[in-house]
Amino acid sequence: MGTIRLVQGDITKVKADAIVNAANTSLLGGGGVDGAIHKAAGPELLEYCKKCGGARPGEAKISPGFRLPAKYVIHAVGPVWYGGNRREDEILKNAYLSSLKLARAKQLKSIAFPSISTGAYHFPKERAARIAIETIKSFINNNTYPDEIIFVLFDDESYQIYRSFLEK
Ligand code: AR6
Repeated sequence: MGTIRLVQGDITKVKADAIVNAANTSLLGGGGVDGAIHKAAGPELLEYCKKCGGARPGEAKISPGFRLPAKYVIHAVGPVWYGGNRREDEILKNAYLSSLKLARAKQLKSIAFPSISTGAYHFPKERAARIAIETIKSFINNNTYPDEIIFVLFDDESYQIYRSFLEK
């Protein structure tokens, strides 16, 4: 049985074993949380990611954290929202599951997640929060690692949505 914490702020400041990046399929950086993570980690992160060969939606790859306080970055690719009939729910769930499985394989205790796909990729925030929370709860109930989950929400609306779901 793990613990789930909720934090409002910038995931690049979080000192967890791993922070998760909401990446795109190239894994070569972008805007939003991806841009912030690459900026804070330094240029070594991009050099590393160039050798990763990209990732498909729903997949994730792991890198060192370089100049970040976190030891690792798990680069997860969420779905672009096209209205809900293009397996967006399943792909979002897989992005969380792929990240959790990488953390489990490295026996990482703590992992911090942003709200994948709800910025530039326009996945509806409440629907995404429900998928994130359900997927993570079920995983930590059945696995030893990771056992400390930190949801890091940047904007107030996302933070309030997570808070109301987690209080239930
Ligand atoms: N810490 C935590 N959360 C953040 C931060 C931060 N520093 N900055 C933004 N967010 P987005 P996506 C929140 O757009 O929708 C990139 O260009 C943000 O408020 O970062 O998965 C990639 O390269 C929102 O709630 O990711 C891809 O091309 C959440 O992070 C594309 O955007 C996700 O927003 C991925 O889009």
